[in-house]
Amino acid sequence: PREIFLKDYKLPDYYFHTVNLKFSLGEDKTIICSEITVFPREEGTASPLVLDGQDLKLLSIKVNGEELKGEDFHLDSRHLTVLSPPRSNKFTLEIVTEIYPQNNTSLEGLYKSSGNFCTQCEAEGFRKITFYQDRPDIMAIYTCRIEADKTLYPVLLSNGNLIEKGDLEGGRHYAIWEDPFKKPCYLFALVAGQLESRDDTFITRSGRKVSLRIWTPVQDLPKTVHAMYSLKAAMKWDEDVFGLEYDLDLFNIVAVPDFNMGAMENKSLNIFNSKLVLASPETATDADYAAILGVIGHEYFHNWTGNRVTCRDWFQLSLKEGLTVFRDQEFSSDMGSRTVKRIADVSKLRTYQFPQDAGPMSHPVRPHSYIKMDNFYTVTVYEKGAEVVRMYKTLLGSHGFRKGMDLYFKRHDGQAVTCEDFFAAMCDANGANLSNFLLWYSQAGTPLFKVTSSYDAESKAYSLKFSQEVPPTPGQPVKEPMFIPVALGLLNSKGKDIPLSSVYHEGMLQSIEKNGEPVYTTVLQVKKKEEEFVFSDISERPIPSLLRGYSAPVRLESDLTDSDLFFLLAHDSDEFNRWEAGQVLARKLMLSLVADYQQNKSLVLNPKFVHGIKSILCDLSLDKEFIAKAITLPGEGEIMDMMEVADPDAVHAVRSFIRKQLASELKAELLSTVQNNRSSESYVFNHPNMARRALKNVALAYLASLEDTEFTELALHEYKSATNLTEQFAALAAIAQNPGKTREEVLGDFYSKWQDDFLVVNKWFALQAMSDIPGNVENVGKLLKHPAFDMRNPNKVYSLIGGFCGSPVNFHAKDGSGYKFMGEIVVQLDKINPRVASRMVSAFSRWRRYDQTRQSLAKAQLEMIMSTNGLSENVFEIASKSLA
Ligand code: B3K
Ligand code: ZN
Repeated sequence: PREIFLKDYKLPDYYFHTVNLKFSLGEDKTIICSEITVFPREEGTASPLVLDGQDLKLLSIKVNGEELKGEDFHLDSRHLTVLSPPRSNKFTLEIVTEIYPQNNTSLEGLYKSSGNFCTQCEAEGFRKITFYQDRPDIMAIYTCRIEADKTLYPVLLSNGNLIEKGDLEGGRHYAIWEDPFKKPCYLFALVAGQLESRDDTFITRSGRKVSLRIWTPVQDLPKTVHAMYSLKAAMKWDEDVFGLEYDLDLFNIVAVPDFNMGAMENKSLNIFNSKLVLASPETATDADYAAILGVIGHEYFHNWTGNRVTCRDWFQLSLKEGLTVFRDQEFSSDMGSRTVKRIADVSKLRTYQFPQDAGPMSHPVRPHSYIKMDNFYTVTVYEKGAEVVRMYKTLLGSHGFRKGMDLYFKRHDGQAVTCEDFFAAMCDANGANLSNFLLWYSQAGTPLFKVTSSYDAESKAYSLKFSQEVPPTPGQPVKEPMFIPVALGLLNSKGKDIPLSSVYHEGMLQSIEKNGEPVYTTVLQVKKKEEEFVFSDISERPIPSLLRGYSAPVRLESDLTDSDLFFLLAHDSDEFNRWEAGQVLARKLMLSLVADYQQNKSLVLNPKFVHGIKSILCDLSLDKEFIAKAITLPGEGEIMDMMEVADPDAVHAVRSFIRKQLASELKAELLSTVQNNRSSESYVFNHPNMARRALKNVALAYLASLEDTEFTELALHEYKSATNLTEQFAALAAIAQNPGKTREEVLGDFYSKWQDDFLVVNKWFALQAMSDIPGNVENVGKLLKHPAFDMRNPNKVYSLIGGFCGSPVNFHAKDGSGYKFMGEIVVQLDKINPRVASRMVSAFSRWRRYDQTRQSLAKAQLEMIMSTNGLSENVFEIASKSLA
């Protein structure tokens, strides 16, 4: 397989102006006629025109109306090359291809899902529909005519506006769509099928009346209320916060059950995985409702950040994804609780992105190379990319950030651009010099950021010394220091923020006041390997609250003592940092208990920690979801990441020990938490209600971990009396922690209740797959044969097989059973859907983190995968890089 490099980017020799597509959809084949007006970048060029194409049957090719003969073009399995196109300033190209969507299990290009036709073109799926220059810097105006059987496919949709429709002979009909905005082919979409819509309207602030339609099979329509609410909220929010309005009269969303990812932002025709559209209180949890809000927002926001301004090439993916994730994070924050959303986002970064950045797939936010672009839709490009955008805002302030965004759109509307263009807009709009900030795009690895402090009572000077180290990553052995914005405050001994007015830095006194007033949080700019800042006029030794709101995606190591951390946990005015202080304490505690466990010492829980958790749990002034997050221990992966050699058994034992210990010491408090937070009314999706349910559910899980009949009964009671899935499923999960008869009965009951709702059944699969019950691999093996399971449906694979990797004790079982299971599945899956298979093979990528026995078992599976005939590029890239 061929590796593609950012440094090799070349402007295309030809551009496309208009693209006229005609689809004739059929049961055994689909015919596509494409008519393109082509113009050369430089007039008179003699270059051949190279088109991408994969799995296509070429029926004919014409240039300026004349059929090309065999010697005029070259065709191989990946390209169609027109050897000597006319040397005129414009010509037309007509290509007819035949494809077989009904056999397309890769779910890229045109395929069938539950009997309906749909498309997925990003990143490189359009080449599975017709021959084209499949790259995002080719932007054209599209019209699309769709023709199909009228009974089987009554609804025919594509991008833009419907300009004509009508009936044809033989029970067929057609529709013609025209998209007035030029776009890259990855934003093309087509849907044909039996669908009904929930309709609504939105009036933009300039008075445009937009029809909103959410399409699903008729029986699912009642479950689209929340999606419609989310869409309207997103449209309003983008106007209010960024001044961005929708630009067409129609916005369609289609929900399909077979989809590789979450959703796709095709111009005016978003296609969604059903699980991110359909929700009712009985069939979706609070987490699902929140995810729907966020993803509907995300795809809608792409209309400006991604569609109106798109990427020059796929290396720039974070230009649209990092920015759009940042926008959806802000949207969700404004719709709910900012602190809780920030905690969730930072946890996600730590749980998934930090390990990626420390492993063989580590890559910069803007990768330097790829074999298969689909492998780079990663937490690094998305989540770390969003942190990079957040840092601009932290450095430039809200107003400055908005000025930068305005300039970005003013300069680049209708263009395909790069991360430097975004950077330049931010700097130019603010007259800012962000020196080495661009390194965030080019250097991989999570910086290790150390802070030491000292206080001199005599001179009332408080010093903070920072040092940073970016670890080596594949292909990048030596790193430059990064530009790290450090938002910080200083607390006095009463726990109040000290007013800050000036700081010495590199021999200069800098004022940090705003409008002549002291500030309580300031942002220091750390740019060197080592740097010192000294605050003057500090009358007592302060306790620093560092990286407030998590102002940079780094690993922070400070010299704060446990008592400083307990103090911050109790007093910090920055709520995010209160949570963070608790997490740092918990991580330290867990690591030291892991060491005890490994030395066969008996485990004892520090009473101060129990006390700290208790005061949070009982503090009625705190937000309930904040409490839920603050009393939840860091995940097992996070702790394993901090160890020299990851030991899943020890970490699991310790985490379970602490959970049980806390549950037994705080039994009474946890019980009243459950009792006082039951639902008294019907389900409402808003922050206070979600927060209440979250807290109740965490408390119930703690209690059930005790394996005490009283609490099993309690969980059973909650399960039976629940009126929404959030509580019902949490009760089921609480019960399912412990093996035994009750577990089996309740799991059985749940399945029989929900067997007709595949989204709920997926949760049931995932819950069992993720279980830490010893030897669970056998159970997961059985579930693979369950009638409700289907290897061709990505959601089912992610639930059952992806879910299994969520239990480190079982996936990393010392007998190698987990590895063997996954290895075999990857090989099977790769033949059906390479993109899904490559996501699964990633579970192996950090095999070197474990002990010798596990290493050789995991390595053997990777080698077995590599030796498989006909391996896809997707899996090849991940498996080979993991072994390298
Ligand atoms: N842009 C799509 C992701 C497409 C992934 C293709 N392999 C969804 C999103 O990020 O909004
Ligand atoms: Zn996106």
